[in-house]
Amino acid sequence: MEHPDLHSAVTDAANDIAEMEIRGAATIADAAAAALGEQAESSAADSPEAFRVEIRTAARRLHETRPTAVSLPNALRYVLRGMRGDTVEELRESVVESAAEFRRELDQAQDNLGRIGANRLRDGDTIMTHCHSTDALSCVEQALEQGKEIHAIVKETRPRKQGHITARQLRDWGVPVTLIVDNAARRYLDEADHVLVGADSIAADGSVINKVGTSGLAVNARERGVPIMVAAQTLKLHPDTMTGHTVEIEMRDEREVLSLDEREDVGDVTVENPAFDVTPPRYVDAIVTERGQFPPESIVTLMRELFGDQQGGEPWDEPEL
Ligand code: RI2
Repeated sequence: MEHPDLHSAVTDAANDIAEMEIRGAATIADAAAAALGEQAESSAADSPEAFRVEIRTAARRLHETRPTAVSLPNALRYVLRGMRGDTVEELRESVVESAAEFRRELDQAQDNLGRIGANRLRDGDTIMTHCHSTDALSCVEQALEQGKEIHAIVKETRPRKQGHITARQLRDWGVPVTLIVDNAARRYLDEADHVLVGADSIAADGSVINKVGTSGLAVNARERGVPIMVAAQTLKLHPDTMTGHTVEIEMRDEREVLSLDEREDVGDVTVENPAFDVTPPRYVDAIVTERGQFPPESIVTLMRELFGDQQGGEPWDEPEL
């Protein structure tokens, strides 16, 4: 019972999340919930206690992959809170249903968020994007469905160039795309009506934790008078920050910055590769969620409403009786 067998759906999802084969805060949450559901479905646990240990162990394995996007622990917590029953069968059913319900709500929330965010985009507007965010793209998709014409300036987003994913998606939707290197962003801000980004976590003070480079973009956009719009489902709200915790910024491998050959060429220097940064609330105009849009300073009101007094804690903590 110490080391329950983990289903390959869990170990594969965990590896893919760590390697960023599965990436993007909402997509990671969806994959983690699906994997927990599969673990429950195929569990061979011979007692309710063994089943609970198995599901909690799977949740831990999924959680230890990447530290910054709170959508991951929020998803695990949602599924684990739905685990109920006195028999293995009842427990199994509850986890499978809880995982499926989470995934349905995730889809629904993203659509609702998109409809709200689309109202900020006017016919003929140009957006500037950073990285790849399904929440941000949902706003564009809904604006297009409303018949608006949208143009996009897409930052490539070093080091992993996830801007290319955004460029491909927008191109598929028929949006005219101009791809630029990150360093050209300030120059092209004069042509943008909005900066539109997603978030991995939102802190209680309205700070936005998103792909590294977001904060510099936000400062430049403010200086140029271009509004910054952050598309983030409530799944991105970080409950622990209500009690003063800060969000851990993931540091990734230097190989994403320098190839082996480049490394050899450059020689003995230190390479730092933070995946995210923190944009203070004063540089953000609106946080768009599926529950409406908020000035960043007032997001704490929504967090109190959603989380009440309950703190985050580890997703696999035993519920207090
Ligand atoms: P959605 C991504 O992180 C980006 O920072 C993006 O803005 C954020 O997740 C939110 O993505 P990474 O996983 O949930 O690429 O909006 O490091 O899809």
